[in-house]
Amino acid sequence: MATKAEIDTRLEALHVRMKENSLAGHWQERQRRPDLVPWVWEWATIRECLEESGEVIKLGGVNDAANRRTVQLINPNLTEAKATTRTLQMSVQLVKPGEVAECHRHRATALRFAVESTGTYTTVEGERMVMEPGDLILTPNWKWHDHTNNTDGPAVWLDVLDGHLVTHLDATGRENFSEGTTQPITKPDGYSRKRFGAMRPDTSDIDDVALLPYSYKWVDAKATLESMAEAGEASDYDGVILEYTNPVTGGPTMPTIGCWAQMLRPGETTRAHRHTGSTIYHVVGGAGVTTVGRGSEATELTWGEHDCFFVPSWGWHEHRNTSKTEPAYIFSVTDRPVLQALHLHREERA
Ligand code: 1HN
Repeated sequence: MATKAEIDTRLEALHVRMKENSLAGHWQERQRRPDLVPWVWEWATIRECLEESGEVIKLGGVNDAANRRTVQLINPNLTEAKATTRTLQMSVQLVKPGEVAECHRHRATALRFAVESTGTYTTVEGERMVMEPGDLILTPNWKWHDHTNNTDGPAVWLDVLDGHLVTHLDATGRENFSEGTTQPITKPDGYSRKRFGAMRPDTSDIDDVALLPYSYKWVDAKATLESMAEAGEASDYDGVILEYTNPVTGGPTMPTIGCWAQMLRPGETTRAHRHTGSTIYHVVGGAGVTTVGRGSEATELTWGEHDCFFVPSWGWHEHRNTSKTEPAYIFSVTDRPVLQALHLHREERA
């Protein structure tokens, strides 16, 4: 029998030999990834940083100017990757009066959710999509997009991209539009909403209907939530909640990013649940508290209008509308469609 000392010596030599040959033993320790932390980004701070960036960061295609002016929300445990979650990035973009964010496309899928805008538009695949506060505009992967502010006020919106997921999958790619700063407008305003709405022609000419440029108006989302609330249609776990869907497939907005709008009725507290999938929330209006985790591990996220907050995958969470008189409206994005596609979606209810 070998002694402990002999075994240790051989083991050490084995580890050296394996390391030299890019091998490792199952029994050897590996670095653990940090858990993501629940977080709130206060709008006032984001907005002030964005305003300041508007003074010092020039937008335009020349040399040291940036091609986008965005302030990115970072999870404190993902500072190196500059990421909000391991799959999704939420950023806040400013385009000042007279500015244009030049045309490009990438294999990351993106969406815009307007916060301040009075007629600024994003052009997606030849269609101008006007942004009014709360409107959602999809830029599925590899669709050309550019942003134009011809108004006399600043335009501010949320950008959500699945870039970190695409990077993990080694599927990145991007291209600048070579025929000008912006792409030509080839479709009438409102084209997608009309063509793919409730009455629609055959769509067999479209290459992949899961990747449709599309826009959703906040007035419609809000009116639907209000009608559902009046009819008493609500979930114990999410309040009154709607999923934005692809108008043709009926599936999620885009294959990698799901979008939801919810209303917490005055004084409402939801029941706790947890599910796989990371969620980033943006408060359209109202104020409340979201409790993440349970018992001594619980974190209270206190939020108000336009704040953004994050609930990690598999984190217990419940929401409370702290107003007794006003509803709270929340927009959220999630990587749930990816988990569902991979049969990894799970939910547990308290
Ligand atoms: C991007 O291309 C846009 O097209 C916005 O407006 C935000 C954040 C990270 C990477 C690319 C845009 C972005 C982005």
